[in-house]
Amino acid sequence: MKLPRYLFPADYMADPSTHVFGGRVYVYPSHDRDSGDAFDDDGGHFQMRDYHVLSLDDVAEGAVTDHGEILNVDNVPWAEKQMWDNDVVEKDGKYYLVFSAKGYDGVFHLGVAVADRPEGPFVPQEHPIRGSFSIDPCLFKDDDGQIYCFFGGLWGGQLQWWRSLYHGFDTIPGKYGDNNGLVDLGPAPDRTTQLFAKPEAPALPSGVVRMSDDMLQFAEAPRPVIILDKDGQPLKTGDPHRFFEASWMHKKDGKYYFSYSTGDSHFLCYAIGDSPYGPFTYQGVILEPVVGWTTHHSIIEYKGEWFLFYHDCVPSNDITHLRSLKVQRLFYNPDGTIQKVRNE
Ligand code: FUB
Repeated sequence: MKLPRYLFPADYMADPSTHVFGGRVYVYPSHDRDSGDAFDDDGGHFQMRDYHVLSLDDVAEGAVTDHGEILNVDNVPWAEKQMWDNDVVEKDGKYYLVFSAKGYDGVFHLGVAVADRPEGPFVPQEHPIRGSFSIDPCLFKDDDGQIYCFFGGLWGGQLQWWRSLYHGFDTIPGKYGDNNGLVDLGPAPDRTTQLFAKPEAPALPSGVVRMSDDMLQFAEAPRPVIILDKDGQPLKTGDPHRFFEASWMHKKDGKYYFSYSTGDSHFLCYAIGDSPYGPFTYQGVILEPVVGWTTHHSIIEYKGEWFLFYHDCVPSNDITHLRSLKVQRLFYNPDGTIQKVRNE
């Protein structure tokens, strides 16, 4: 079958986190639904309540199995609503699902649920990960077995309200509600510049943290993920290619590829570094804006080919919160850079 293809036309799903477990591809998406909530800039219309897992053994041709619901917000003691992006990692024969959801205090945290098999069922922990905040966890297992969680998202993802990440955890412990010391700039051409910083200020970074051996907590304080331009300067707030949400990490030929969504400018971009902690040097755009406000992805190698899993809103006729999973092949240039994906 020619790619791209829609993976699961039977339902609306998004934010695919994809891994190969036991020789099979497992896709862990958000499960979109129409709750009737009105669109707002903080994503109040994204009212997801559960997760499913899909699997397949041939990306281009294979039938996609829906293994059904693996976790429901009603079974997570600390979470009230908005089960946003999640990811899964295998460690010592167990599968750990880290997910973002809003607690009863209206604040996003990351939680863990554990299973014996990649298709679940996943049993949630009673409390969120201590010190966790914001959304969009991506779990990356390095060659030495260490597992890192990349996370964060602006606007509705609340990253901007955690002073700690912006200033560095070593010096200022954060709490929700800190405004990063940023001034209200008044009316601005777009919400990013108005709320977060002047366009020429360094862009607000996402976070990366090593997970504890039991995978239930952070092993350290999260560190900022710094993306530098070719001159070694951090990307700026006003740069349409700066980080917004949807972190993904993959490794190829010893290099660490950090990819992400630029949110309100709607690109998928990537940067390359020599360590999971970065810094990363900006390289370019992987995918031009798709139909729909959000763009979110994962990248894996399977049976000798590379694939980009993502979503768009074509099947729902551009309803922002009703997204459909899609996959396309990914190609590298000889120098390790990624060729822009053709979403035809
Ligand atoms: O699915 C809800 C949110 O939309 C995700 O957390 C973001 O990355 C965006 O795709």
